[in-house]
This record gives sequence, structure tokens and C-alpha cells, in this order.
Amino acid sequence: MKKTLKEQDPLVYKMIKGEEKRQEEGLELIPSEIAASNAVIEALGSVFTNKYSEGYSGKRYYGGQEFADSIETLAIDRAKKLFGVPHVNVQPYSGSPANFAVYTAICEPGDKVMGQSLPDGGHLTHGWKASATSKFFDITQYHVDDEGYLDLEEIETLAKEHKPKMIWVGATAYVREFPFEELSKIADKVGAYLIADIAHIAGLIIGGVHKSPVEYVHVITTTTHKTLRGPRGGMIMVTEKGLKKDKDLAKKIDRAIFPGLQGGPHDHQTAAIAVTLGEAMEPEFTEYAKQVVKNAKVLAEELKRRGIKLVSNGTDNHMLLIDCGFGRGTFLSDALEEVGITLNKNTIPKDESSPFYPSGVRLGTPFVTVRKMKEPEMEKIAEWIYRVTQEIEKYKFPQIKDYRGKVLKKFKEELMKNEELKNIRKEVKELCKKFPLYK
Ligand code: DSN
Repeated sequence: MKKTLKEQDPLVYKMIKGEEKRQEEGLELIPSEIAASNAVIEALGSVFTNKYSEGYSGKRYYGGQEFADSIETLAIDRAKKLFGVPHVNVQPYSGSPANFAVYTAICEPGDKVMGQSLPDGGHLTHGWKASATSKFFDITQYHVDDEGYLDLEEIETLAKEHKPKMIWVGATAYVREFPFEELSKIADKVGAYLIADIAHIAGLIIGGVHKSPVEYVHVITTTTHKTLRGPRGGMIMVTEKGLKKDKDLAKKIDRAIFPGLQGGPHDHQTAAIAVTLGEAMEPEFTEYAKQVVKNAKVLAEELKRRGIKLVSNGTDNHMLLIDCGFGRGTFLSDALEEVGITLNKNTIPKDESSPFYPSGVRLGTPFVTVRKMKEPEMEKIAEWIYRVTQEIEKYKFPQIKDYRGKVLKKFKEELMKNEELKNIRKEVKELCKKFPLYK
């Protein structure tokens, strides 16, 4: 007999319902998160999860591919049309595997690669010392300038000095528009492949509120969640410029994914990506993308008006970074969590603290925009963040490492008893009720 999840495994059911309630009653401001549509979630939970499809459409190693082939072809066709590229691979399990596949398609172990440093906003896979990418490739990291913009002069100097095979452009905590054209000039001068990682901004590019890299770079990687509003997943795209540099680049990328790094694609994920790309073709998607950026800009202005310091003093995209002072990112993220506002602690450029106790927090507007929140709600959010900062102002982050655990424990105990935070929690819940997620 067919059993529901609730009947079969009430424990897991309860946890899922708990998470649903948490998302429904709180403000999710982690800029890489979003609420996927019901249709995306339905496709993700479909029987495609039962299927194995090693290979590519028409060239599989297993039988029964009639529908797996059509769903993958549909996702590819939609992505090609949306981004305007000649080749797309929709099989990467997520962004990090997609990025590693690009390294292995283009480089030999030990080859020189350049990428944005992690505290300056770059992603782990762009060569940060803790990432496997730095173990297998010879990495040079570039930085942002004092205003928080990519330091093009430094990038050009480093590129001329190191002559990298590949340069990454794209980041995970960068609030300004990426200068794709300027970077392409630098990459072309030294003969490097330029790879854009648009994981954070893919939805903004489709919505026309961020410049597209297609004309300027050879390869593009992205995740399919974040601003694109899909399931967790990844894609790699090869541009005309890429095929001009190496006519076999598309084949090399495909081989790097399968059989190079992955086994069977996640067909249920592919089905959900196809749905996502279908949604992104609708005019409402452009409206959503525009509102995401509008909301972020209003949030930035409202925070600044209340004396809150932002890295780069504002934003061009969906994301903001608050400079909380040495090591104080944890204080603010923990205190905001207490009132139902979720964001993440984050390093900031030239951070003198550590990634575990960074000096900033990162926040963004994709999730709340999907809930149809607009400028007036951004003002409310800014006011709540401000009120929370007032409650935690007296706490200082210890320079001496041994004291940190003790100070944070006491801080958390006091947070739970704080009456003002309890009031704000109630107000946040009230607002969330007016902007239902899945109800
Ligand atoms: N974890 C992603 C983010 O939050 O930006 C990057 O991989």
C-alpha cells in the first residue's frame, strides 16, 4: 500500500515541517538562498530520482533513456536560448564540481591559474588555500581595492607576471558589477582563458540587471539555485569566443564532467533545472530580478542612514556586506538569528580576524523578493537590524583566542533573555504572515 512520508517516517516528516515553518516565519537573507517554486520542487521530487543515465543524450551507457534524454535536451535548449551560448552542460552536481571540471578540461596539474581571494569575495574553488584547487594548480590570488572594487591594475600586473592558463572572474561575496570587458582585455593580452563564475548573479543577468559575460569570456559556470531560483545544481556553458579559442572546448568540458569527474547525472535535478529555465523565460522573472536589485539598494541606503557600515559603501547587485568590526560578525549573525533574521557571518576585505570569527556579515534580497516584499519591507528590515545592533553594541570580541568560547557562551545566554529581541521576533513573525511562502 502507498504510504505517505508522514505515515512511514513521522520523525523525518516532523523535521521537514519544522524547516518549512522556520522558512515561513523568518526572514531568509542569506544571499545564496531562495525559495524555489512548487513546480521546481515537484520536478525534484519526481521518479527521475530512480534513473541512471551515464553519458549524454543519444549516447548513454544504460537503457530506458527516452524521457531522460528529452528532459536533458530540453534543459540544454532552454539554457542556450536564455544565455545566448552555443554549448551547455547541465550535469554538474553543483557549482564546485562544475568549477573543478573546468580546471580539468583546460589545465594540466600544476598549471598557473588566477582567481579572486576568498576574503576579497572570491569562492573557495577559485584557488583558496583550503580548497583542493590550490593543491593541484599553481594559484595566484587577486584582490579588491580600498573601495571594494576589483583592482584591475593589480590583476593586469599579476597576469603579466604569472602568465596564467586560466583566470576566474566571479565571486561569492562581491557587491559590485563584474568588469567582464576589462578582464577580457587582460586575459587576451596574456593568452589566458577567462572563466566567469556567475553562480550568484545568473538570475540578474537573465533579468537584464547585470551585464552578461557571454561576449567576453570563454566559459561560464553557474549554480542553478541562488538568483536563478532553481534546484541545487550546476551548469557549464561554452561561448562562441571559447569555441574560437579551442574548437574542441565543448567536448573537453563534457568529457571533464563525464567520465572525468562524475558518474550518472541527477535526472530529477535536470528535470527541475528545465522547469527553472522555463520560469526564467517568463516576463515575471525579469520583474523579480529588477526588484531583487531595487530591494538590495534600498536596504543598503536604509542601513547606511542608520549608521551601519557597508563594505564598498553600497551594492550593485543582490548582496550587501556589513562591516561589524574586528571578529564581530558572529555577534550580529547570532543576535539576528534570535529575532528570526537569517544571514551568514562572512570575512570582509583585509579581514584581520579568521573565517570562523569573521568581521562581517553577508546578506541579500533574493528570498524576501520571491515573497513579494518590496521597498517598505526593506526599510523595516533595516530598522530591525539596526535595533539588534544597538542591543549588542556593548559586546567586544576578545583578541585573545582562549577567551572567545567563554565570551560567546555568555553572549548567547544573554541574547535569549533579551526582551527587545523578543519584541523584534514578534514583529518579524507578523510581517512574514503577510507574505506567505508556500501557503
Ligand atoms: N555557499 C555558496 C554561497 O553561499 O555563496 C558558495 O558556494
